[in-house]
Amino acid sequence: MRLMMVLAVLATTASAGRAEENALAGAMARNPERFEARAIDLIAGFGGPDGLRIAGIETYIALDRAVARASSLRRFLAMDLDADGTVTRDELAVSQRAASASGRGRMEREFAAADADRNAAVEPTEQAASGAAAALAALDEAEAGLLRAMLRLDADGDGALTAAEVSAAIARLDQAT
Ligand SMILES: [Ca+2]
Ligand SMILES: [Ca+2]
Ligand SMILES: [Ca+2]
Repeated sequence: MRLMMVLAVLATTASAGRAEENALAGAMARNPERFEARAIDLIAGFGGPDGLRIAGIETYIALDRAVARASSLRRFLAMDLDADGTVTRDELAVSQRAASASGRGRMEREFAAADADRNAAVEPTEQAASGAAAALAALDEAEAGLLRAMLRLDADGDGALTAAEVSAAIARLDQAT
């Protein structure tokens, strides 16, 4: 019931953004406090003096993905003992011996997943693909769409979302229940 009312509030335009709109309404209704806290953190971290703009949201998405991509690439770099850019199964084995039990399992899994052509070596292109996959796993397109859809709460339409606008949207949600 609550979700339907939020949808009604947000259903301003019958446009291509309907899926993101629904995701936004769903996220708000599921856990309003968490949504509000996350939105306000995002505004504080990536917003300008007038609030959070689309560029700030895109920066957040890119940074979050870059961190995940970097840690994936770093793990392969650390296993490339002869620094030729490729991690062989022998290099994996040496690194696994030095790792913890849980680390060994993870290395095996990541190596096998990255070695797309199954030649027992993870080449630079496979490392890059693995990094790209890790970036998307950290913040997928649905999540990115949800973050962009937050701008629908920009009540005064100045293109920047403020903490006050988020809090007001959450307050409207509370009144609707
Ligand atoms: Ca190597
Ligand atoms: Ca390979
Ligand atoms: Ca605004």
